[in-house]
Amino acid sequence: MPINAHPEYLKAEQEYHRATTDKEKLKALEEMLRYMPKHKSAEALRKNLKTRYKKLKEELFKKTKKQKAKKGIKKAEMQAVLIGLTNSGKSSLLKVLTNAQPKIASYGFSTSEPIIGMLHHQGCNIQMIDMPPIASENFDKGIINNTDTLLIVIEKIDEIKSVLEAIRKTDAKKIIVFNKADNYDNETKRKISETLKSKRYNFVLTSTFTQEGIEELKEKILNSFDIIRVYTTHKGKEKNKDIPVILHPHSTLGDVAEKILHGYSKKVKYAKVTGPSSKFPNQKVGLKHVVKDKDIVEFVTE
Ligand SMILES: Nc1nc2c(ncn2[C@@H]2O[C@H](COP(=O)(O)OP(=O)(O)O)[C@@H](O)[C@H]2O)c(=O)[nH]1
Ligand SMILES: [Mg+2]
Repeated sequence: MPINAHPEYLKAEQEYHRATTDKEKLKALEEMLRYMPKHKSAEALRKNLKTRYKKLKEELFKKTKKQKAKKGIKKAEMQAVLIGLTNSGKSSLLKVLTNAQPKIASYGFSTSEPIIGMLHHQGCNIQMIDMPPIASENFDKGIINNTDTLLIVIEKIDEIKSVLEAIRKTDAKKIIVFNKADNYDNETKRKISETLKSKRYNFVLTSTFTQEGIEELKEKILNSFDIIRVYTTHKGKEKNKDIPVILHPHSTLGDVAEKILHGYSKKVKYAKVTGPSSKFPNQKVGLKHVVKDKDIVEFVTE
């Protein structure tokens, strides 16, 4: 301990030794540095304190960064990500498609981190992510590589190429969203459509100003998922009628039961099915029966 140490220094030093977290230690070190003796004989100590302080600060920074990265976005069953160059209208689209309130600006790079919204369409909940522009450091390749569907939002056809180059690794379905269609007359729009069609893109022309193409886009998003919807009813109750169970194609009634009844699916004796997979309304079938999109199912537990 240096001679003539300031009482505040001694107090901070005590706090440092008592500290249980890195944050507390850092704070104590800061105080120690502030009140430490200025004379020459204390130079070695000052150096030592500064090194300790720097090291601790770096460690803390690394830890918080890791925690932030871990927080991430939990992928929903159906997920679509809006990508494209800056200013193409991604945030505006998120706003018209979902309940989210992203920042919209006429200057570039206004979206600095992924923003999530929920698109409710035909009883399905689709997680939508507004991704910062490709050129931004916050563009999250992990999400792009694991998502189901990419909405490539463009203002001009030649933007498609540069976007596709940035996302080469993903197997996601791709929908080209030619936005700001309100800028063009019908003849120009027809030509744009012809060009996109000739390149065999799955595309839609949209405008967030006039709502043109928005419903068509919702349909395309929903159809991009390789899923089927099954509606379940329970004796007398119809509470699940509008919220389908989402399943992979070729799923069985057993899969449906497991999804809504979890461990209790073994109690199901049979089910009554009405819809594309049944030969007639209320057909009695077992749990091995393969369901189809838009089937209505009533489980019977005895
Ligand atoms: N004319 C026109 N402008 C649009 C449309 N959608 C968005 N914009 C404008 O384009 C600019 C960028 O929009 P924004 O959603 O922030 O783009 P982002 O950078 O891709 O997220 C804003 O000035 C919007 O008002 C559209 O459908 N038509
Ligand atoms: Mg944006």
